[in-house]
Amino acid sequence: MGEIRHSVCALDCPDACAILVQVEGGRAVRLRGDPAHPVTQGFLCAKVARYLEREYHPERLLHPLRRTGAKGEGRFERIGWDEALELLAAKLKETARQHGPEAVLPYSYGGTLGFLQGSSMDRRFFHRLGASRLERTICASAGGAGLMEAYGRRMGTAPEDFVHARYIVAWGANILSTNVHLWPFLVEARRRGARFVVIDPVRTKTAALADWHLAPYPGSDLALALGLMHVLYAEGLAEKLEGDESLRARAAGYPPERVAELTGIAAEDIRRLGREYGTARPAVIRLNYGVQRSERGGRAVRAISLLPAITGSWRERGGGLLLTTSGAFAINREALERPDLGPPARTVNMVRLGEALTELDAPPVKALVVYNSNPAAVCPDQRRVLEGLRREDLFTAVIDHFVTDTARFADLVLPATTFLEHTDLYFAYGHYWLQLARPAVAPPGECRSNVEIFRELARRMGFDDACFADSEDDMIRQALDTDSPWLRGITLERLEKERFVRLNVPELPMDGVRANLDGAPLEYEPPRESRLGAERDARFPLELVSSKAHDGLNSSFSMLERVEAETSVLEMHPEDAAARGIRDGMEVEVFNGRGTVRLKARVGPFVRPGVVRAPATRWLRHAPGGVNVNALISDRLTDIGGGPCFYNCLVEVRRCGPQ
Ligand SMILES: Nc1nc2c(c(=O)[nH]1)N[C@H]1C(S)=C(S)[C@@H](COP(=O)(O)OP(=O)(O)OC[C@H]3O[C@@H](n4cnc5c(=O)[nH]c(N)nc54)[C@H](O)[C@@H]3O)O[C@H]1N2
Ligand SMILES: Nc1nc2c(c(=O)[nH]1)N[C@H]1C(S)=C(S)[C@@H](COP(=O)(O)OP(=O)(O)OC[C@H]3O[C@@H](n4cnc5c(=O)[nH]c(N)nc54)[C@H](O)[C@@H]3O)O[C@H]1N2
Ligand code: SF4
Ligand SMILES: [Mo]
Repeated sequence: MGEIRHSVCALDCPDACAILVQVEGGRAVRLRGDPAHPVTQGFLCAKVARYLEREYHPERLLHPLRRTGAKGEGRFERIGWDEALELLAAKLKETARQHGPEAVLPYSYGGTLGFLQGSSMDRRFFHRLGASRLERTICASAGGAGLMEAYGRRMGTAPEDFVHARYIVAWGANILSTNVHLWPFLVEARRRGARFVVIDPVRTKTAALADWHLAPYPGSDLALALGLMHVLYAEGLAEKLEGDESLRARAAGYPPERVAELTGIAAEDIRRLGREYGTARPAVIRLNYGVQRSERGGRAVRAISLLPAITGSWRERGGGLLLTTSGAFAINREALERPDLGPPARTVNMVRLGEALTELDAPPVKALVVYNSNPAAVCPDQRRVLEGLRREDLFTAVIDHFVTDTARFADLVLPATTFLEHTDLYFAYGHYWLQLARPAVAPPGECRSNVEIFRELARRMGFDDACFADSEDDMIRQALDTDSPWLRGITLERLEKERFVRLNVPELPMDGVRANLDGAPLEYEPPRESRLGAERDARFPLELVSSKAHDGLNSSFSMLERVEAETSVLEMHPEDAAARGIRDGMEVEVFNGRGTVRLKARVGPFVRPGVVRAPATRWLRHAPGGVNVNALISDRLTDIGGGPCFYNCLVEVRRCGPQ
């Protein structure tokens, strides 16, 4: 029945699945994983198998809107595209003239991982305008910086090679929820005898299925990594690497007994983990980004990433470590984004949006253009973010599929296409396949792609540089025009024919890459806002981890009821609940000096004592009080990379109503 078209999942997820779309009468009726794609292997995650609920949701935004109510109220009237784009162009021109172009701030992140809809015409537009430049740090920049310090390269073990491993460590990685296409490789490795260990303060779905689950205090991974190095060196399980003297000396200061106090993991377990990891061959680490959402997270990633260099496991098929594969997709970014089009401009760290909107001066932010992101819900320091978005003298435009929390504060809302409706070129951060997708269905209503919107906006601004007339295919050709050996021989024509093409990366992508063992000393100090940290506070004894929901993806599915149900919960250990008179299912308040959030207690062995977990991220419009967990999170930055510290957050919990 109908016709099968090919697509690629654009969501912010390491798996970048190849999708088969069944289309009937111009409407998508079913999505399936492409069985021909070696990583997708014919299945989709729970979220995207039901993506059509989102695609055809009754609240899908279909027309441009202009605000008629107060900011945040969500009252709008429908206007035409012509009027909408004229208004936006006029506002941006006026802002640039009155306050200088840096008073304009673009804000975008992971709504789509497509190169074109994520970072092409939009970047050209803002570069040409001379707008403030956004540092896109909210997710992975601390870990990225740690990996770069260690190797100067953001690459790792291919997921397909996990089948060859005999020992697999998931370190801050909830594979079943956020990277499910690695799971079949892991199942096969275990069938062949591999042991599977999880290091996570939360007893996730993944941890519950491990052979061994170790639950460290949040943010203490650098200490654990140094403790493992200590064991590897002390027990002769380390290779002699050139220049490793200072690292050996450093690790000598972290004997298991000391690390046990810092991490909450028993000394004998640290010793055993070090021995097993150092002797099982090949051993591989799936390090995901949970570890680096923490004040010492960048350096923790650097230390963990050095472990395979110390044991020599990069040389073995099925050994090594996987944080990301993104560095291999070395497309021609300059050609795509054209940073040369405008003057250098100040940078604004996206984690500090609240500060930027309420304090930044010379010039203040006067126009904010948001696309591919929902900062009202996902950004830390939510109180100040919302305060900023409420400013009457701030003009905000939001391009999205829905009237998101951020869009409710906007003066102008523009309807965007989804990945099923536009062309794009896709990298992945969890495998080495480059992919092309063409529209599978026509856009509903008056939706337009980001590329179309910024192309048209450029015209109305009078930007006549030739690059603003480029088609999607022109830009794909420009992106593929690079000297990188990994992209050699990959053309648009080939992608058109094969759809997914493996990059020319070596079988052992990191073998022979020199580990940098010097640089700033690796020394652990507990995150300031943690149980052992300098800013510990007896009033707020619990550590909150607001990690990824299983059925949601950041806030992209938060309009769906089952996602609202999952993200309105606080997981608590029975001991912590009993001490506060809290029983399963009760309404609770989670609070600290920054805010208060209401959730429903889910009591059980889902977390270690002292830790509570709130799956993120809920839409504010569903949340009592209009705030979610990010109202509890500080805007502190990580040690390196300027990332957020989502998982260093001290709180207290009390039952609602009469005590
Ligand atoms: N407490 C807490 N906060 C977190 C996190 C956490 O774990 N805990 N995670 C953090 C992390 S890792 C990340 S990456 C960020 C994610 O933050 P964001 O990148 O802001 O992710 P989403 O909230 O999913 O919002 C993406 C938006 O883009 C829209 N979109 C999708 N495709 C398109 C398109 O083609 N065009 C346009 N115009 N819009 C599109 C979607 O509809 C959606 O509203 O959140 C961070 N915030
Ligand atoms: N279902 C689903 N899938 C997603 C997303 C989603 O929201 N939902 N988000 C997408 C995005 S934006 C990203 S960046 C990716 C990657 O997302 P990940 O970073 O892998 O996801 P998280 O759940 O934030 O963190 C992974 C695990 O780290 C644990 N953790 C937290 N703090 C620490 C710590 O200090 N030490 C250790 N060892 N572990 C810790 C958490 O409990 C969690 O189980 O996933 C993507 N895929
Ligand atoms: S696993 Fe990730 S890439 Fe695959 S369909 Fe789900 S969200 Fe998309
Ligand atoms: Mo992310």
